[in-house]
Amino acid sequence: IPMQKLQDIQRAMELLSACQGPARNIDEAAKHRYQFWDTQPVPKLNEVITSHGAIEADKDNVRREPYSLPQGFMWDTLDLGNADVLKELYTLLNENYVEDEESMFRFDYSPEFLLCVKKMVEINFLCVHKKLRSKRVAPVLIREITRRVNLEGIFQAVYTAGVVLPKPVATCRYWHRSLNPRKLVEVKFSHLSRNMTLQRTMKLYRLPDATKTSGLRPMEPRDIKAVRDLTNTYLKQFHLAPVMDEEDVAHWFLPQEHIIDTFVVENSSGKLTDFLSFYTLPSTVMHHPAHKSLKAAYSFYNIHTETPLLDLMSDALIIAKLKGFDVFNALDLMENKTFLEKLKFGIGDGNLQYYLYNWRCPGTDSEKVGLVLQ
Ligand code: MYA
Repeated sequence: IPMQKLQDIQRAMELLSACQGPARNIDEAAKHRYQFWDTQPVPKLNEVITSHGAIEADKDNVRREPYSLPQGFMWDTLDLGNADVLKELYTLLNENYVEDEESMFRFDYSPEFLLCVKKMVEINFLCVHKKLRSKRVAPVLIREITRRVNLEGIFQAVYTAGVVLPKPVATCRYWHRSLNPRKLVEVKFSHLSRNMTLQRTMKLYRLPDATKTSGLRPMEPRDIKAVRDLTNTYLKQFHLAPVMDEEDVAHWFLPQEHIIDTFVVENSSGKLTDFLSFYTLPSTVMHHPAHKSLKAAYSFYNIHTETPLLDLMSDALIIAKLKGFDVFNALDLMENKTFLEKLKFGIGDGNLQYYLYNWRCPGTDSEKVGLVLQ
């Protein structure tokens, strides 16, 4: 084959792989060309990293004008305090945000949940309307949010995604604990294992009616300081973790119905020794005549000093079941691998990749990740 032809074939194959959209595992991703991400301050996928530090220096002159958009579009900073605006955002995400690979379920963040989004350089909710997909709108959104964050004097960000991009700092996996196996089987979230009837499956996942840790109660505002101290001390053992102040703790942990549940353990001398927390994120069930929504609890931060983690998480499952959740999800990060199998979680498909923007550092194992993004 003449050299020119070979180059044409190679180019055609590159274009084909570029058309297939972002990869979901590292092997596929290694063959992929990243038209946008290759221009950004993130490490290359095949880079061997031994140093820690910013990839590009903080900018002195951040562009003042927003990036231009295609004709007919304009940037709009949303006032989420306005009910109509919040409804509009809710509808966009409800109809266009993250789905599983078979398009059976799609995240259904409630409007109250979206109000919890705090201004910080944790990037979440990147969403392009289905009708505008694959038109390079996402890079424009990312460049614009980068510009706006830079204007605040911040040059690093953390984000997670199901797809493989240059370059994950850690790879985590979701595990799922059935609470309502009948419904999960009906909506095909899970299926009956071989040699298992529905009756036996329901028996397998049955939970006690009451929690067993004494002193377990919902978190209250008076617990904020103690929860902050427990959290910051505990999270020191991980490589990637937040440091929280009282405002963060109040924002992320104070119980809010249908958003976040936090239960603390208070010992007989009134000291807080442990806490468990999970957030609510239902998924829309897309093609089922009877079931429209799957109620999922997601493990958040579970901090233990006295109560064994296994007991704390067993109580988290019991509470979630009593509150009517269908499934309890947890990532294999922090110390979660010590309880997942024992508490009958099953491994999910697909990974959640963790990324840092404009920060080069060696990758870390999921056990060393102490950060959960909602
Ligand atoms: S993760 C959740 C992402 N959202 C969804 O999955 C919802 C459903 N999907 C969509 O809405 C669209 O498919 C999205 C892409 C918007 C995801 N993160 O416009 P395009 C790259 C980053 O033609 P579309 C979350 O919210 C892709 O590799 N990049 O594609 C965290 C390609 O680049 P390259 C992604 O499908 C987000 C380019 O986009 C993602 O119409 C963190 C194609 O653009 C992804 N999840 O739209 C964002 N998916 O050519 C980064 C695809 O290089 C923040 N792409 O391969 C970075 C830090 C910024 C702040 C920095 C401050 C200092």
